Amino acid sequence: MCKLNTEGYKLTAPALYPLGGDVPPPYSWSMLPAIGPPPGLHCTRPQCLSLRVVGQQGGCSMLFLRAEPVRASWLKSRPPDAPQRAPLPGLAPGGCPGFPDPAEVTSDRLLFIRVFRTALSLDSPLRPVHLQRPDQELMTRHHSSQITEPLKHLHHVKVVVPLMNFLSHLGLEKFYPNKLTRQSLSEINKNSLNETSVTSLEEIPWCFLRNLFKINADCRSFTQLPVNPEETTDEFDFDLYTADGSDNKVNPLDLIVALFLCADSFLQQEMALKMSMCQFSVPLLLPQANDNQCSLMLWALRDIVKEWRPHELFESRGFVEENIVQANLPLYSFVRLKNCSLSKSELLNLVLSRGQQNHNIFMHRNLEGGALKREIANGLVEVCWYLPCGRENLDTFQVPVAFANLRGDICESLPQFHFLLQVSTATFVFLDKVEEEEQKVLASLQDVKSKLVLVVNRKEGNAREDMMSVKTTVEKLGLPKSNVKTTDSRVNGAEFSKKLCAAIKTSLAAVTATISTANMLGKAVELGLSVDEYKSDDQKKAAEEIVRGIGVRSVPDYKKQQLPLQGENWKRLSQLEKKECRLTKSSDSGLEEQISQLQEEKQRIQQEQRQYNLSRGMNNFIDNLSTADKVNRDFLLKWMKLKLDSHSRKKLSNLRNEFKEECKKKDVKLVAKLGQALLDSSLGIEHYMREMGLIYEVSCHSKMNAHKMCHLPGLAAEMLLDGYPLELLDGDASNIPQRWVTDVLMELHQKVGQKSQLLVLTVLGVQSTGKSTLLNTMFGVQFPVSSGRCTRGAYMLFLQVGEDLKSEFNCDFILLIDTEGLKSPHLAQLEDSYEHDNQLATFVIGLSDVTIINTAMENFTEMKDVLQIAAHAFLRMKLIGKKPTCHFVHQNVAGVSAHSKGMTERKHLLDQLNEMTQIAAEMEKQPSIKAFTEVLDYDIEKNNWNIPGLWHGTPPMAPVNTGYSEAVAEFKKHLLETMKSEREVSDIPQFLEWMRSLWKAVKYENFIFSFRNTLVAHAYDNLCKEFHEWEWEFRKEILSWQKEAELEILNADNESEVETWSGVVESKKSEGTKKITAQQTQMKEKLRDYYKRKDRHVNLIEKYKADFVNSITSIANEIQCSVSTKLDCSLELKISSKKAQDIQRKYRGVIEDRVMKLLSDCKDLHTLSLSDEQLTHDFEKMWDRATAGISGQKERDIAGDVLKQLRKNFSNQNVSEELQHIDLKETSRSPFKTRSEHIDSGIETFLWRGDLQSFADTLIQSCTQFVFDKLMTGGDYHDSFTKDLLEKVDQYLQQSYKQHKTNTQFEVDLKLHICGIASREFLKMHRRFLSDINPKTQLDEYKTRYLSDFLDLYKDKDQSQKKANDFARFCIKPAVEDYIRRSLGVDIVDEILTSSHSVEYSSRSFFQYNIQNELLLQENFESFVKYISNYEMYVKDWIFQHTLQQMSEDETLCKLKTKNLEVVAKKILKALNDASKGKDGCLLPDTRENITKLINNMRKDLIKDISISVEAEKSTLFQIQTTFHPFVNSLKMSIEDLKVELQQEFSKSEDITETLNKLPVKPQDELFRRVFGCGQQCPFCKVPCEAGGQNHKKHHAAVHRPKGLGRVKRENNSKLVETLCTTDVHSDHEFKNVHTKSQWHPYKDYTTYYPDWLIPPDRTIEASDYWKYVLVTYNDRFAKEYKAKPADVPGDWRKITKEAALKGLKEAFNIK
Ligand SMILES: Nc1nc2c(ncn2[C@@H]2O[C@H](COP(=O)(O)OP(=O)(O)OP(=O)(O)O)[C@@H](O)[C@H]2O)c(=O)[nH]1
Ligand SMILES: [Mg+2]
Ligand SMILES: [Zn+2]
Ligand SMILES: [Zn+2]
Repeated sequence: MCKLNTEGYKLTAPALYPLGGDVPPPYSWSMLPAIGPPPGLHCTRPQCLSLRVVGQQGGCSMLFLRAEPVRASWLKSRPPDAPQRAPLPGLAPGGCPGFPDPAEVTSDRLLFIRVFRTALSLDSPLRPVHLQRPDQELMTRHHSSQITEPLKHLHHVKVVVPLMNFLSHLGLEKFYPNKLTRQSLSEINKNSLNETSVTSLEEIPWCFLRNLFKINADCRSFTQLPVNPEETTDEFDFDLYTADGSDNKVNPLDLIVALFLCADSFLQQEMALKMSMCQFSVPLLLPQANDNQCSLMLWALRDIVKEWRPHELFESRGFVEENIVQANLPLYSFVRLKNCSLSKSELLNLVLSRGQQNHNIFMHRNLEGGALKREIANGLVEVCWYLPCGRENLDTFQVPVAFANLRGDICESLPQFHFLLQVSTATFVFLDKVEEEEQKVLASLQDVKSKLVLVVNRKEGNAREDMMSVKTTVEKLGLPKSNVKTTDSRVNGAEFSKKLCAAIKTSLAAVTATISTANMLGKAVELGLSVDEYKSDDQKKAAEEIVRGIGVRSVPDYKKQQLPLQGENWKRLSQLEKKECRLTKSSDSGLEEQISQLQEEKQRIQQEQRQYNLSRGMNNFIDNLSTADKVNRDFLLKWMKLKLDSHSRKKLSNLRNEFKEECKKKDVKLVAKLGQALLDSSLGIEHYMREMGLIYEVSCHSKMNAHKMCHLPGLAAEMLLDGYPLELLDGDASNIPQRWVTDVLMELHQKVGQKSQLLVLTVLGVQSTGKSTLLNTMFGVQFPVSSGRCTRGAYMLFLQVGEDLKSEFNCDFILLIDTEGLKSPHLAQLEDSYEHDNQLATFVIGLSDVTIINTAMENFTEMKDVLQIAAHAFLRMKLIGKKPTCHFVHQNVAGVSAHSKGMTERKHLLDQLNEMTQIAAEMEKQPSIKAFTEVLDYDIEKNNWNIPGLWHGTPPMAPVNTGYSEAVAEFKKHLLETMKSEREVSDIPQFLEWMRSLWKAVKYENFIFSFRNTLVAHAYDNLCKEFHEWEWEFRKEILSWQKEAELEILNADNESEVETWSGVVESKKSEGTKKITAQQTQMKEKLRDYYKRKDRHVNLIEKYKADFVNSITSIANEIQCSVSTKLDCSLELKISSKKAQDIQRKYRGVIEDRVMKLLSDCKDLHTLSLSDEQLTHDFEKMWDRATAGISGQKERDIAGDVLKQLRKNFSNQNVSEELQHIDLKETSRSPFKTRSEHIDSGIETFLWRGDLQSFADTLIQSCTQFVFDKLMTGGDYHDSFTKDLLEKVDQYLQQSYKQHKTNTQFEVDLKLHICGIASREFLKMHRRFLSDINPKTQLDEYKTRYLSDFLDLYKDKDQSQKKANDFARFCIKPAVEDYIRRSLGVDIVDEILTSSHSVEYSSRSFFQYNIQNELLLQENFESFVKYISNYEMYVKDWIFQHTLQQMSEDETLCKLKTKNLEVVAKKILKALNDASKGKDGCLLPDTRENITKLINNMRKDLIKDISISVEAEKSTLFQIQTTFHPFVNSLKMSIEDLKVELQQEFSKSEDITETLNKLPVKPQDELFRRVFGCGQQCPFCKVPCEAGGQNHKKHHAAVHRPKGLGRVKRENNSKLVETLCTTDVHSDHEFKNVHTKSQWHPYKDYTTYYPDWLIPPDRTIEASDYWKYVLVTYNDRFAKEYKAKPADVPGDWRKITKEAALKGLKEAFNIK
């Protein structure tokens, strides 16, 4: 036998229990899942016993086991080289010092000792162990001699078998002691969702707790497993344990004791609180694991607050509210002797619930599970309180009374008994008879005998003997007769309880001294009981110290001194911010000046706040909070709460009382006063926390303190994670400490590894309708609850979602928001209160995914008011694209009976809602919305919940109604179920973004117009980007198709008639239409798919969907038009080039005849060969004569044609007379001047003069540019040019009608002017074209070739190489160049869009950002003027310059050209190869004719790609002598040469500008189209619209400018106007212009005149810094430029730096 050495180990904790096989029957391996049977050991009964010590140094436990031979042999059979592996899983190899290594011990009486880690965390405080003999019973009952041996060595360890046994039975042992926390229960997981009945013992505690947390007063009956007779018991697990048939049953009392033993201090409190709400008795003395030990549960009961109305307050309707442990109450104790057959608990219940429905306050033997043998609950003392409601007929006792009940026999729990005797007013001892032992106990009570009452149950049988024993005792003690109550079977419980009541009442009348539970502490210590509260003494002291700081001061004074930041200044700041959003006309100064002043005051206050030094109270609070660990922090906060509450309870409860009364009386003024007093006098943790937030907020501005305070958000985030609520909206000041909330939540976001998807749930409703109670019941949380005003502002609380549900819910947290009650209608008259409520509701509804509207049906007017507010808020959400779910909870409606009746009521509710919606819709200027269901998905069946009243009976003695708890549970289940459906969830950063923008929007009165949110902006931007890409795909597809179609038309058979060509054009057009339609459908599909995406916040941009759909249609129409025009142009080009060709052919024929004649002449006349000079001379002479008479085409009357188009343009207006005698050649010689005839009369000149002129100038400039662009492309004039030009003018004019109210005269004059310019330019174009195609010039080009042909022919030279070369040079090369020209445009766009510069063009707003950024960096005033006055030109130039730059970088253009060259060369060579072969695939015969055939075949093959000029071919191949084969071979070589030559040409530096200008598809135009948008400008400041798509309903821009920049000046002094339209629209100011017919009109209602503009206020003050800076910088120069006086700019604008301006720009465009 090896020696057991325990010296090295301090066995400190009390739990050691045996487990294993045969000996102690109840234990089995499976009870210790962490260990299990040894591996390889299949024996179900390992002959061993193991003992485990829980609580060992270093987190180790010890396992003792004795192995029988079986195990020894297993050990021996271990392979010798096997590592020193632990024989049991979890055993550390090698053993521990002082313990024998198992390998060394090989006897058959083997003893293993191993130290290993268990899954338990052993962080509970360890107490020194009593040196005690081991539990004898255990040894004798369970053990063979072998085991006694080791246990002897462990004789100083206390073995607590029954407790651990019981706990492990319930699966609770790992929580012992005090390891079960509240948090583990508040998590939302599968268990908390599925309310299936329990199936195993392990589930019982959880089921009980969950139901208790739902305040289900039935929870005690969930402690039994359903009976299942069929169940065959697992012999291993149950065979031995089923002996007494109670293996799967639990006595609820045992369960409660077990849970209290396992719960940590906070859970204990919570359990006690909920139990007392259920009107259960709660533990006062809890038996501890080691026998005869018990502790006073003072801490656990600390949280219970009770209200009652003593009879003296009946008249005044007042009530007493008190922390029950601090109330001095008479206490009556009930104990029993072992033999008592009467149920004292049952009797007590009768006493306590007289006048009420019978309620089982105490558990008793006739309740489910109550009769089971108690394992651990003996020695428990429970307490409950009788509280009067103030009504004589209901109240059993007129004063509050406490009752204590000791479980089990007195003799087993003497300490408890003695304690009770000491603290009770009277102790009732229940007994049948008195046994010898008991005699002694009772006899020793001489000194307290007056407090002793014997309750004797006289039993039949040996009644005499029993009564004698009682008599002896009574006599020994000398008890008066009145102190003995007897009953027998003839008296029933009710009657006897009456008797008892009477006795107590008598006793009450004589009570002199009472003791509060808190004061029992001294007695407990005296008697050697432990007290649970001692754990947190330090925190208690710290809390007391803080609270002591209040001293004799009144709470309002204290707050002013110690919590100053949340005082006046903070409220003032909030007011200032609101003022900023609602500027009034009243002040003398300008608007921007007003803002500046407000800003200044804000800064002053902030400055003042920065001076602030940490007050003592706060310093103390923060210090204590920051240094404590989690548990101590919890204690500190709890202590503070308790202390603060009790400090102000009396005052507050009186105030609340009064408040409630006055509310009923409807004296508004008094109510307001009381409300304020309530606010001022309340002081809780939340005030300290609020101050902490404000300290942080302030410290951010002052560098000095910042580092000291930077840990605060982390601290608060931890607290949030621990389940504390955090103030989101300060209800007192109506303000949000944004930086604080942001930083705290961001800390939290980081702490959880950025996994912070949220689901937000809010409750809203009238004051004191049980909103907080509802949330608490639903989620087991602890929002403050009280009768009378309670919650202020809005608080948030984070609930963890369990791992098992995260994916299902698609979120990590449920965020609960509890809100301040809305005021009832008569209170709403209070100043600002309606507004306050409205703001609150909009704000929280805006934040939440699910909103619970809590109503109490009794009061319909109140409800209407809430509905009004809610409907309004929901409507606003709809308008900004957020769609929350909403549930209506009707409190105090009994569920079942109400359902059918409820239907009509629900209908009525819906009617109400519809009505409210209509009103709200009108207020928000959305009259089209008529029904609530248009705003929300609302189902009257599914979204309405009836919840019965909270109390079952009359408070205070009423328990919570089980109906309430069940209805709430049902509601919760459904709610969570619906949350599972697919939603877009946001994480914390997104939540914060919503919070900021919502709050901002709420502050402006006009919610819809003021709502701006970067999430929305991002979502919109993303869609725009995609949309642009789709659009370009669309255009590209059509452009490349069009390129081919054009060539096909050009390549159409020259011999056929014009009609045939028209046919080709028509068929191409219809082909094009089909293609466009297909593309359009495809694009629409893409859009539809996009809106199905889950990752793009598409719900926020739902309202723009129609815009984009319309845009697709208009893009398609536009493309359709342009294709049609282009094809028409091609046809005309075909016709005119045919004409030119015909002429050319005619002369070519003549020339060729002459050449041939000259050739034969020369050959015939001169026998001698002529010299080259001679021949050339002759040729020249012949040529001159032959070409003498050639004349080209006639010039068209371009001016006439343009005029014709102009007349057509005016065809539906009666202006023909004016156009009758016009000669365009003569118009527009002088600059265009606007005149008063251009404007309808009655409008003041100053309103339009300069403005209109600049408009006209811009238009003329842009049209001229358009004409030049056409000119530069080359080719002939086409009527479509004029048509396009006029269309462009029309577009502009539409705007001028709108903006300037111009008339037809203006239009006529302007168009004439522009057409004049155009006609002259187009004439130039036409002339250039004519000269280009002049046959003489063309022929002259061929001259040298004819000459050389002539010479060759004369000399009979072989020409194959030369002809092929010429063919390549003169026919193929131009075609190739043309091909490249046609393709290049699209390629360049593609190149730019995929390059690093692509972002610039990705969306309109980003483009704007870029361009403005660049402007400021360049600091060029002229650029600013051009940008502002002629935005289109500026943008075009910008794009062109950028394109140029990009094309020259890295020889990009050359690369693109080469790429195209490769493509086309490949095509040509392939066509050549194909064409040179016959159908059989063999080379065509080597004849001369086949050359023509070859070329014709190639032409056909390449009909879509290139156009080989016929005339060029004919003249090149003139009199070709060579045959097919050599020609083909030479041609191939020539084409290769051509490629090389072209490549060289490309790489030589060249004029990129010209290349770009000549492209038929101009990249700059395509890019321009992308970023330019609709071209509309803000009616006030002229900033261009940035909305995506072509056809949007609303124009908008990210930043607006001071109006002066858009040429607006003041009427009286011509000063430029400095205000921003974004400021004006939320002010009281007015405007007048041509639209208002010179009448003043409020800016707020600008939509009356400009319904298609959306001008929200700036998201931040900084957003418009850019333009403010520009105005300040160039004020004088702008004034000069605009012929006005400089603007008066507010002083602080001058402080804006260039950097700030650039930063503001970034902010405005959401650039990170
Ligand atoms: N009779 C009755 N009382 C209730 C019911 N629900 C809650 N209460 C009690 O009403 C009081 C107010 O409950 P709270 O949950 O604080 O109400 P609240 O709506 O959050 O109040 P405020 O936050 O002040 O607006 C508490 O004393 C509750 O116990 C109910 O259905 N019937
Ligand atoms: Mg509340
Ligand atoms: Zn504007
Ligand atoms: Zn627009």
